[in-house]
Amino acid sequence: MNEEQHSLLLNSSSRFIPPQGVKLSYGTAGFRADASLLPSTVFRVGILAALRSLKTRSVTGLMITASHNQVSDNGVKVADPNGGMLSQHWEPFADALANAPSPQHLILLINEFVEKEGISMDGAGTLEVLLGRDTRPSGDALLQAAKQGVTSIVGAVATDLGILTTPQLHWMVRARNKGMKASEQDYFEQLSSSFRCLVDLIPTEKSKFNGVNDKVVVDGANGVGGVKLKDLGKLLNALAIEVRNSSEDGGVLNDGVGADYVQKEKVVPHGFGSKDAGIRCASLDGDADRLVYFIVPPESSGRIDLVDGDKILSLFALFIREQLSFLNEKEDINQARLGVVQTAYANGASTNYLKQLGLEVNFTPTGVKYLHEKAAEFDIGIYFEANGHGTVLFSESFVGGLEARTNKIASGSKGSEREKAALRLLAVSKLINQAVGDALSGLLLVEVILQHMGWSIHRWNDLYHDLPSRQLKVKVADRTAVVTTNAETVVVSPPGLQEAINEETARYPQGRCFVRPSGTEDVVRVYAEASTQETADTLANSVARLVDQFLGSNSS
Ligand code: G16
Repeated sequence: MNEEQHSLLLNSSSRFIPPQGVKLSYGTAGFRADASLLPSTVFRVGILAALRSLKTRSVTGLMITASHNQVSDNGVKVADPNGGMLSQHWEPFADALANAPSPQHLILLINEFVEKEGISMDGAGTLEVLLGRDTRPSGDALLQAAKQGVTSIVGAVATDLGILTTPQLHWMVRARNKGMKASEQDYFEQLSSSFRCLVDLIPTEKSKFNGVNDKVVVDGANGVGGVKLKDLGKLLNALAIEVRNSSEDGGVLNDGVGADYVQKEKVVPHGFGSKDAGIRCASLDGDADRLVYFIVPPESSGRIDLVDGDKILSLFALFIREQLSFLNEKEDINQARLGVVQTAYANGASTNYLKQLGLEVNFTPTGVKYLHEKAAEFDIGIYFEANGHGTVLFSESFVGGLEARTNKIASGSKGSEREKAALRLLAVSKLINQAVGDALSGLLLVEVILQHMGWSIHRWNDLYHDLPSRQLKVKVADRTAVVTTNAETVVVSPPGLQEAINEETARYPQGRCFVRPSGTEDVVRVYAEASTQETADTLANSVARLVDQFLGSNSS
């Protein structure tokens, strides 16, 4: 590193000294902590994003969000040039950067890493980092810290895109590097035009049916997603969307609202109640990268029927499988490999259902970075976490085949059933975010598939019946003491804990249970499934007590 670069880094980093006694880790989805602890981390992630841009000679992104966490938390993560998560190979460097005790240590680390990775620090070529943030009050100050981090690398430019959903930022990074138009308006245009295309291709006999043409009512988690959805909704004729808990209503982010609350607690979010019985409701999370649906039953007493990420996956899989079956058997395009990816949180009934459909079901640890990587191995890979985080990935060669086929269709004609299937799949590949799970594009795809199938939310929910389940959090002294293997289904440390969990689980019909350290909150998570709600609750509580015994105290 030359002298100019050295003194630039030294000056700027001495304004961002890390808090003492705090060790941060890149985790499931970037760094997350109480916002007051984060300025130096965000500044350093700015440096990281600029270095990533230097290394790849491409645009990268930096998003300031703590997604589903409480409003006082914040977080930061990097979007790689393909729009996905930061390459896992760089995560240890991210950890080391965040925890370097002084500016001198920081510079030493950067020097070593730059040499190891063969990064040429000449400031030439594309060196732009797109910055976005969610609606958290701490976001603006942290964004300024990120800007200073980015511009501590000679030649790097930080472009502040203001308040965005996390998936919008990822989409824009991908679009920029593909040479596509990449503004927020372009994002809305692409989603709305591909949605319209799918609506136009709905078989006429299915376009009128009970319950589906009603509006969908969406809980915006008091975050960024509600406002963006309202903007998107203005471009859609074939869908009425009512947004509640948008950040304009004055409610607190993720507090008694949002996808995480609805999915974990299975209760009605604020702003919803018995008046909504039977209608189609959906919840976004704080930065709109998760989506779940729910039904308020009549006489609900606060409970909901949850239609979670597993059911969204199942709906997408059914639709895509149907379209693939319409394509000509003799052509390569029909040899497409369709795969689905889930985590251990997937309800056992969903996995059985997908297997019965003849689909290849794969499992990875929690974290979209793992699911995404696995899904990218297929021509069409559908991944979803039960919490509603997921998308559908199309390989470039498969999309190329669809384009070649659809280009041949005479303009004005919708063509044969086969050609319509190709048009639909192509539209899905444009509608659904190819960079990362996206609640807004996911919602539009769910809505248009329900219209296509002629299904109400009840019909969709009846695809299969979830096994009763329960999730708990256990606060322990050191959650990193829990080490797991086998897609997080088996604890290898502390010794003896897995055996104790096995013994407990064996006492419950259809019992299944696992524990894992959260990568976004300071807790150990417990998931239990069993044949009745009562036994699922009992199993979860018993295993939470075991975690207490082995690791510490305070379950909640
Ligand atoms: C993030 C990740 C998800 C993960 C969730 C919970 O979601 O992107 O893949 O499921 O955290 O992770 P953990 O159980 O490790 O705390 P979000 O919506 O908070 O960004």
